Amino acid sequence: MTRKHWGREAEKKRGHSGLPLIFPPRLMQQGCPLFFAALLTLSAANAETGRQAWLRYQPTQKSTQTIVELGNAPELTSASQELSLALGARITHTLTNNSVVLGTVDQMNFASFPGLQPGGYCLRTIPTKHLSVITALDPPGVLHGTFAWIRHLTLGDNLSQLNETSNPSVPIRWVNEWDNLDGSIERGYGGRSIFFESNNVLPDLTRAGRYARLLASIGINSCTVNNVNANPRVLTSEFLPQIARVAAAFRPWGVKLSLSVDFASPKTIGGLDTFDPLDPRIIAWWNAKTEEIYRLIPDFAGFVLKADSEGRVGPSTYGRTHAEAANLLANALKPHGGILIYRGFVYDHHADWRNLKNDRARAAYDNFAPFNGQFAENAFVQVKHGPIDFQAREPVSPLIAALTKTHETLELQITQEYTGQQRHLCYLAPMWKQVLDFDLRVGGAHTPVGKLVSGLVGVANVGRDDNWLGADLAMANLYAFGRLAWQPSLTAEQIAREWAAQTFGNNRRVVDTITQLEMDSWPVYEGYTGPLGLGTLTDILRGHYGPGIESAERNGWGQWIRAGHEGIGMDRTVATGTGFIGQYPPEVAHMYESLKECPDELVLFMHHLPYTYVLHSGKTIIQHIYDSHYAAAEAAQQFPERWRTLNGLVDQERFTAVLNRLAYQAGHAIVWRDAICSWFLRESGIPDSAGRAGHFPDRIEAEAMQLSGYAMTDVTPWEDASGGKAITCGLANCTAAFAFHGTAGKYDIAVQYFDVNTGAARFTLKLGNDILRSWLADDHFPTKELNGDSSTRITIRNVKLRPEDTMTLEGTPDNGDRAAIDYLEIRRSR
Ligand code: GCV
Repeated sequence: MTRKHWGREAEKKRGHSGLPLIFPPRLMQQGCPLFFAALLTLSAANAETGRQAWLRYQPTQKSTQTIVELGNAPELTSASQELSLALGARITHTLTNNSVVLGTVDQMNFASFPGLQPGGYCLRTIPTKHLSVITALDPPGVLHGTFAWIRHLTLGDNLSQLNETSNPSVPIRWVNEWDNLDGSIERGYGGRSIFFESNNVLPDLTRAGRYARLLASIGINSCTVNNVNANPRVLTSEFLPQIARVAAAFRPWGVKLSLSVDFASPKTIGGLDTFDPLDPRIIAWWNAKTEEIYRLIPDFAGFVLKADSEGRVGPSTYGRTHAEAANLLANALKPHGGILIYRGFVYDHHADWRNLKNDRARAAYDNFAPFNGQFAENAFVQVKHGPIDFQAREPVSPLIAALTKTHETLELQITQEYTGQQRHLCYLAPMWKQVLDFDLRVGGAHTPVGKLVSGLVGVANVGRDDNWLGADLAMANLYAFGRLAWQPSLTAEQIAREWAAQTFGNNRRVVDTITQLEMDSWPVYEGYTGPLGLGTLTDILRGHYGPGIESAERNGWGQWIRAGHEGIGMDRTVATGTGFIGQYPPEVAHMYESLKECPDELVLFMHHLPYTYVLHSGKTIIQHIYDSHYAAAEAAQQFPERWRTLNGLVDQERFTAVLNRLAYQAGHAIVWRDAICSWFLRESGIPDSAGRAGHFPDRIEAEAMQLSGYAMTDVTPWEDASGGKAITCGLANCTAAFAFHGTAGKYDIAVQYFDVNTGAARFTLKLGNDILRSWLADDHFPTKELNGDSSTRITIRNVKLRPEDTMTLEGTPDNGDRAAIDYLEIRRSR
C-alpha cells in the first residue's frame, strides 16, 4: 500500500477531522502564537563532568508547552521524556494551545508527510493549529526527530517556520566497542567497560542505557558491545541472557544490540570437532545458536566477524573462502532479519619485510576483491577507510571501489588509537569528510565513497570515565561520526559548531574558539607526527602512542616506511613497486602513479623518493619534514593559550580538565617534533636549513648536570630523549643541580621528565633553597619504560633568575618509577 492510500485508510478509521479525538476542536480553529519560551540556556555556573555530553539540557523556567505523545512504543516514551527534560514541560494526552506532538505518521493523518524513509523524521510547525509536530514512519524515527528538534531549539534556530524532512543517508549506522568481557577495552582510553566486568555483564546497566541515549541522539541504530577479537563465551547459553539485559537497556532508545563472534565457536563452546563453514553440523550449530539469540533478543541486529586476521581463526583453516564464512552466518541470521558484517581487515602480520614486492596495503583488496558478488544479500564487508590501519593520513582503501557487487560498510575509528589516544586533540571529521567525498571514479563515473557504502561503522570504545572518551573535546568525534553517518553532506565545521554549542553553550566566543581549535587539530597532529603519508611514525610494536620510527621497519607487521640514508617511502607504483596503486580504478591509479599528479600529502605512501626530492610545495622532502614538525609543534603551543581565552565562559571543571590536556599535548608535541627531526637529521645527514633540528640552545641536558645519586641511562628508541639519554635514580632520593649562566630576567622553566605507569615518583625543583614546584609523576601513560610514551613536561612560568643562580631537581622514586629526567629548558617568558 502506498503512503497515500495508507493515509486514507487511517482517515476512515478516525473520522473526518483526521485528527485523533484527543485534539479539542477549539484548538483546531483558533490562532495562537507558538511559544518556545523555556528554552535551554546553558549556564556556565554549574560544575560539570562531561557526562551529559551534548545533551546538556538546562531549562531555566517552567515551560507553558505541553508534550503530547501519540502511541506507546518505548522509543516514543523516551522521546517525550527527552522533550520534557529539554523543555521543562509536561507530558499530557490532551492538546493545549502550545503543544509539541510526537508520534508516527499513522497517528498524524491531518497532514501528509511525503518523502519519509525508515528511521527518518519530519519536523513541522503548524502555526494555525498551534502545533509542533515530530513524526516518522517508525518509533525510532520519531526519537531521531525529537533529538533533531531539541538540537534546533538548543542552537537557537527559528522553530516557528520549521518544515524539515530528514532521512539517514545509509541504513547501517553502527558503533563497534572493542570491550573485553573482563572489563578491559582494547584501544579504549576512557576507562573500563560500561558493559562488562570479570567475565560477566555488569549488574548495573544504567550507563549502558545512557550511552544508547547518546547514540540515538545522533542517529546510531546499533551497537556491537564486544571486541572484534571476540571471546567465544559471549555465545554461551549461560552468557546470552546477560547480553539480553544489555539489549533491554538499549531498546528504549531504538539502538539494537549486535555481537562480535569467534568463528571457532562451534568447536570452542559447541563441543564439535570442527568449525568448517561448509560442514552441515556447523551450519546447524550456527542456525540453532542464532535462533537461541533471537528468542532472547527479538530485535538483535546481527554479528560482526573478524576472521583470518591478527591471529584470529577463520575459513582458511579449512581452505574455505571469506564469502563462504560470511554466508554461513548471514544465512543463519536471514530468517530473523539480521545482518552479518565481515571485517575486511585481513592481512598477513608475518610478512617478509625483505621482499620489496610485499605490501600490507594490498591485503584487503587481494583478500576480498576475488569474491566480489559471492556474498549473501544480508552480508556486508566492513572496510577500514585506509589500506593500513587508521593512520593520521592514508589514501582511501581501493577495496571500496572493487566491491561493486557486494554490500560494504565503511569502518572509521572514533577512539584515537593512532591519533593521540584522546590525550591529543585531533578532530577527525575533516579526515572522514575527505574519505566520504573521495571520488573513486568507479567505471569512470562520479562515485564518492559515501555513495558506494551501505553503512558507516565507528569504533567508539567509550568507557566508564564520566566524559565517556576520557577527554571532553574528543567527544566531538563521536558526535561527528553519527552526524556524518546520517548526513554526509554536513561540513566538518558545521558539525563542530553545533557540537560545541550544545556541549559548552551558545556563547559566540566559546563556539568560535572551540570550533577553530577542533578544526585546526588534525592538520596540527599530522604535522608533528607523520608527514607526507608516511603513517603516524608511532611505536607500532607497543602503545601506538609516542614516536618510535624504526618500530615500523624490519618486522612482519608491514607498516614499513623504507627509510634509508638516501631516501624514504614505499614504492607502491605499478611500474617499479608493489603494484598497490594498480588496485584503484584507472583515473585514480593514474593520479597516484604519476609523481606530477600525486598529492604531496600522500607522496611517500605511494613512492620511494630521495630526501632531496622537491615537492609540489617547492620544498625538499627533508626540509618539509623539519618545517612541518616545527610549525605544527608551535601551533600546538598555542592550543592552551587559545583555550585560556574561555576562562569564565565555560564551567570551571571542564575548563581546567581541557586546559590540562592541551598543556600536556603542547609538551608532547615537542617530544614528537624532536624525535622525528633528530631521527631524520641523523638518517639523512642533511641539516635543517633553518638551523633548528638538533640545536637546542636553551636546553640543559640532565646528564650534563651535577648528579648526586642519579645515573645516566640510554633511552630506547634513542630519538625519544634529547641526546638519546636520561638520568634515573636508583636510591631513595637523588638530585641533579646546575648553575644558571644567562642574564637576569623572567624565565619559563620546562622540566622534561618521564612518568611511567608503575608508580608515582616525586619531583621538586628548587631555586637556591626555595621550592619552585613540587609534583608527582602520577599520570597513566601506556608504558613502564622510558620512551616517547612516558616523556612529559611541566613548565614553571615567570621565574626571576639571576646569573649564577643554582637550581636543583630532586627526584624521589616510587615503585619502579625511577624519577627519570631528560632535560631542562629555560626560555625568556613571553
Ligand atoms: C581489535 C589494529 C588494532 C587492534 C585491533 C585491530 C582490528 O591492529 O591495533 O587493536 O583489534 O586493528 O581492527 O581488528
